[in-house]
Amino acid sequence: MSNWWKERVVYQIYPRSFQDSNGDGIGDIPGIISRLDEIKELGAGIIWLSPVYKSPDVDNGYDISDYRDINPKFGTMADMEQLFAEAEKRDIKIIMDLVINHTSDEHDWFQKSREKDSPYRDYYIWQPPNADGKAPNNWTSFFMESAWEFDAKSGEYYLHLFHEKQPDLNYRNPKVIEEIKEIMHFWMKKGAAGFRCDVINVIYKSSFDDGIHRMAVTGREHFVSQEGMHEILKELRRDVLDNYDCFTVGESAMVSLKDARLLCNPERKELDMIFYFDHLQVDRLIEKYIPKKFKASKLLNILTKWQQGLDWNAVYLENHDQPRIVSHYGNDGEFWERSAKMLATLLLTLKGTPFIYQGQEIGMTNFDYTSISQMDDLETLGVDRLLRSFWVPAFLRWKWIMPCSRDNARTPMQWSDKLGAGFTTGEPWLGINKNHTRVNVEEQKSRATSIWNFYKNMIILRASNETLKYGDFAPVYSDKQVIAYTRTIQGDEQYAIILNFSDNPGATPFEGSLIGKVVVTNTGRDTYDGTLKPWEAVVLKVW
Ligand code: TEU
Ligand code: CA
Repeated sequence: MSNWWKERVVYQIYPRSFQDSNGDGIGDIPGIISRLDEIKELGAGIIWLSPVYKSPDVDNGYDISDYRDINPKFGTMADMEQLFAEAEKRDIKIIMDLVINHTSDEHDWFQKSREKDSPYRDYYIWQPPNADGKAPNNWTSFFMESAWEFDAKSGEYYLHLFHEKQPDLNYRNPKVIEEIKEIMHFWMKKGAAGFRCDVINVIYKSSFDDGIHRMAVTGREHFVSQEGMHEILKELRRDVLDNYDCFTVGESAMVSLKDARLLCNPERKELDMIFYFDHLQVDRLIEKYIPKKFKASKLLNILTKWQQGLDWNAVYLENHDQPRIVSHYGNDGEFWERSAKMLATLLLTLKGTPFIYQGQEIGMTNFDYTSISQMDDLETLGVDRLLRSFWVPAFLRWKWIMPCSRDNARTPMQWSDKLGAGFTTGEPWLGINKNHTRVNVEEQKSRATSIWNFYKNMIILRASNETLKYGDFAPVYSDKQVIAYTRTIQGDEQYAIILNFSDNPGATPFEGSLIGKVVVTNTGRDTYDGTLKPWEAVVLKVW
């Protein structure tokens, strides 16, 4: 089967913030259909659709109450079928978000599971209280609370690695695995081209012993990347995925390179690629909420580790859980446009399948909210609660949380400068950034030098360039603000990519692989002499 998923660029849609079609302030499936032509025009060939399934929306759809039904906020199954059909007409494939570590507590399975003698009891992870009547162990969730919730109905606790309304499924129960296979077949038959597998490396819990005490996610050594997970992924691959022309990308929390190599080794037949977080945490302490100074050389070290460590990467700088990259590693003020293009150059010249998150292609920035009361994200609210418990003062909590909150990426898509940003004619479910009057698709499509057109041109360049797609990656130079790397097909072609992550001018040695003909810049220069303007990106053809 072909490797179309290595050739194409993926565009991630977060449905509730993409395009509203009926004025209720919530993006929906008919809205997505109405924008397929723009996705095509940008040059993306695959859509990753964040969850559209039936859900009480406690975690914005990552809490599913029926895997075979559509959230009425987003439309109907008929709308979904039309989306598959309209996408196919345009040769766009769609991958679905497979959220199977947990369901919603409102899922029928969980409701039945609350009866002690129900055949569904073992679909979830139930444990009696410990000797003191407390939670069975000291594990804490990704949302910073105990990972156990007491259910009075059956007098036992159930496990939830995320919100208490997201109970974890029990992957020691073969019936659960059979159910998941059926769900996967269901969506493949509807027309899906694969899956993005939510937190896939924590599905198997190998013991329920206490974990080493940590600030967050205590217990992780018992459920991150356990052997049982590999076995399950092989089974899903063999019994479902191998029957279709499709691919999977697994989101992997706290994954090591060693485990990632096991997950993505084509011979082991588990996943095709994974999302890791390392490269977005160069300037973060303790997972991500405490800031530290950015160093470009550290970024290059991390990129090198993963680019050389895996045969094929999922390359991304943004998603619905991350701040906007131009606000994070770029400069969203004076050098907004230039730095957004520099980051586009990075994304589209690494080895792997590039993922663009909605709005990234126009350099959307972090939100401009002024208080925590404007926020929606569960993780943000959890971190705020945790910091409060350590008596961190309000101004400091805001200072830390603001740049990292997941809501930064969730503000509505900025299509135009109009009221509602062309996203909605009603009251948007989450505040629209006021800069939509300046930062929007309509303006950028009409201007040849815009970020949108830069993305478009980079996608065209990558599509026709074997070296940029498949060439080996090697680091060449880095300092605190500049990185340079090459992409090479031996005996054929070499490109050098030189990027400046600073408001200050930069420089590289002017020798070896750092001399060549300029093929891309974000400043309009036509030769390279070893000096860089602030936030400059240069791609050289070396030979
Ligand atoms: O995210 C999983 C996950 O690990 C995140 O909590 C991640 O560590 C964090 O957001 C980084 O800041 C996935 C989904 O992408 C997320 O939206 C869901 O809330 C979560 O799973 C639960 O399904
Ligand atoms: Ca709507």
